[in-house]
Amino acid sequence: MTGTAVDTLAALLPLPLLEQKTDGSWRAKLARDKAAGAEEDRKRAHVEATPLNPELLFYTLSPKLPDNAILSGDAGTATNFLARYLQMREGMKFSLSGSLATMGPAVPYAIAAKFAFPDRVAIAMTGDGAMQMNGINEMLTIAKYWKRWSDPRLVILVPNNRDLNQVSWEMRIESGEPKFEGSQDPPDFPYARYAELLGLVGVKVDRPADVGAAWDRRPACAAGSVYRSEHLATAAAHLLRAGDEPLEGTHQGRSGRRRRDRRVVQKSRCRHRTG
Ligand SMILES: Cc1ncc(C[n+]2csc(CCOP(=O)(O)OP(=O)(O)O)c2C)c(N)n1
Repeated sequence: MTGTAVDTLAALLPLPLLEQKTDGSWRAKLARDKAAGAEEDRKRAHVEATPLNPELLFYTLSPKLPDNAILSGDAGTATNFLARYLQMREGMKFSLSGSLATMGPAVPYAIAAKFAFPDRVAIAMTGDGAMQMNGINEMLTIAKYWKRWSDPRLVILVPNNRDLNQVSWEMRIESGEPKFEGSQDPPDFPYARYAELLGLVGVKVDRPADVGAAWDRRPACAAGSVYRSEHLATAAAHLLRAGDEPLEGTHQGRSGRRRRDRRVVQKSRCRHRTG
């Protein structure tokens, strides 16, 4: 018998060979294990780091995901973390380069999502290495087209750890080799400032207290420094947006856009803090 779990079980259950179990202890153990795993994840996401523990970004995003969001992940730790923390709900879509795990798809996939479903929020999650391969070029595409989308909200999350972290750890774990700086150190880049240069909204977040507000809209303009540790890849996150409205709720249309324009004017006073 083949089929989806729901249909197959519904067809099997009436058969006389199957007995309804009354002992629910295995199921109860699964529920306990799941709750323990969720608590473990909560603790991991709140391990203190300077400037930010990147896992906190994904942990905080999960409950804020809009109902029919379209998500994309890049090859790198962003996908490890989103797989760990984001609770997908019915109606959402998610893609990554699953077969070859090539770097670079998260931003173009999000752009494709906006053309296919312009009324849905798209969120790309990508490392700084993949962003430097093609993501920053693709921001030009977003700058060119975002006004055509009925809901302009497309968000890119870049945890800027200045490391090709996924592979730095593969090298440590599989070969016992220390990080090889010659290949593993992407240069720093002001992603948020670049977004602003293109007429998009760029927000740099480097204090844990600002993470929630950054996902909701934008943080208070907070200055801070980038700091790297060899053992915990910390990151100042950059959120790059077309459509400066909260993730939750519906797009506010033209009047919302006028409000956005006013906010951009207000924000320009602290433009120097977006870098
Ligand atoms: C085209 C391509 N080159 C190299 C790799 C190997 N690779 C997988 S993840 C990764 C590092 C990704 O770095 P970054 O985008 O900065 O994300 P991080 O892991 O630091 O979060 C590399 C080099 C790949 N999968 N695809």
